[in-house]
Amino acid sequence: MKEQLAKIRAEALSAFEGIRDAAALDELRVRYLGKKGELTALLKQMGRLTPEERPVMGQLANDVRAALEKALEDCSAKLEAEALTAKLQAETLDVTVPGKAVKQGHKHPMYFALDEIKDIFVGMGFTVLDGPEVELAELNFDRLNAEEGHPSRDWSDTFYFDRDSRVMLRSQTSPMQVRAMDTMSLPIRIIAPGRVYRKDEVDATHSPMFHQVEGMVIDKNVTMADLKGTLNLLAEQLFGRGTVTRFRPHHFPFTEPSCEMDVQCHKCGGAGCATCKGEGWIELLGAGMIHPNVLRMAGIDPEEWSGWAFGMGLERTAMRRFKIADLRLIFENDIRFLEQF
Ligand code: 2NL
Repeated sequence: MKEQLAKIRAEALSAFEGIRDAAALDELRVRYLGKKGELTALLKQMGRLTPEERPVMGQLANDVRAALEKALEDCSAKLEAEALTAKLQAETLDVTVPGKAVKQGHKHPMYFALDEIKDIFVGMGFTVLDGPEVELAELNFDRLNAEEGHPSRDWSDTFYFDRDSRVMLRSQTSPMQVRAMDTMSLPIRIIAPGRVYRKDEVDATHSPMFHQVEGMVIDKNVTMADLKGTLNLLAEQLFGRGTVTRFRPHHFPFTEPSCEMDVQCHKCGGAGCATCKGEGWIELLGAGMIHPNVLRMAGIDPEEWSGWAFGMGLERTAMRRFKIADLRLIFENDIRFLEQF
């Protein structure tokens, strides 16, 4: 038995020497140290020994087991260390390799135009408002003096959420101005830029979603002269000093009197060319003196206060500013288009 123990010890130790991976090592552990292993099998034969031999063999067997366990542990530690080294080598990072350049974007051309317009008005003491795109028809139409049956209220023109036409996607940013009249103390100087929605088919000049800037002033003794003076200043700052404008009479339900403002074509100086489609003038915005009904519905006394308001399309302004021929280019987000600005 003594020889058998020595043989197991020698065999096992030399077997551990040649082990290269954890699975093979575990196989050896089972073979020599497992419940059905060679050592266990040998110990089961201890009963055949004499009482004198038994403790000696027992001691010897324990020594062998300890030696094998130690060899197993060492071998396992060695394999782990080797694996770690291999992993570290495989994952070596070359920190000197140049990084991939992150492509930096820039402001959308329409927002260049909006930011210019904001700056101009903020410079004149206006506050910029933001508000919901899902609106009450009450604020979008009723409070703006658009009587029942007004064509813009039609289902074919407006996106409604409900059968009784109470909730809708705003068709203009005026409801924010109505909210301002309801909540801000007078005098008021505000602009309200944002997305608006109308049921239009997409073409070179129409989109069911577009952007608007509206603005209003309410104060004492505000007249059409203030409207013209302020909007002329806007035109000069947008299109350059000495820009010539004209005001044509128009009709909006929410203003009285109402007008549209044109700027003289900067390209041809009014003679007529491709840019202004032979007109000599380019329409910029609609405006007017706030209708007394609109003031009254907001609880503002039109005998004491007066005001003017305007609304302009942002896409059209940006298209003019950057000579963009097709409205769809503004929304398509084609990088080849956007990179040009
Ligand atoms: C246009 C014309 C306009 C207004 C918008 C307005 C708002 C309130 C009261 C009175 Cl709360 N008026 N907004 C006034 C005149 C014209 O827009 O052609 N927009 C693209």
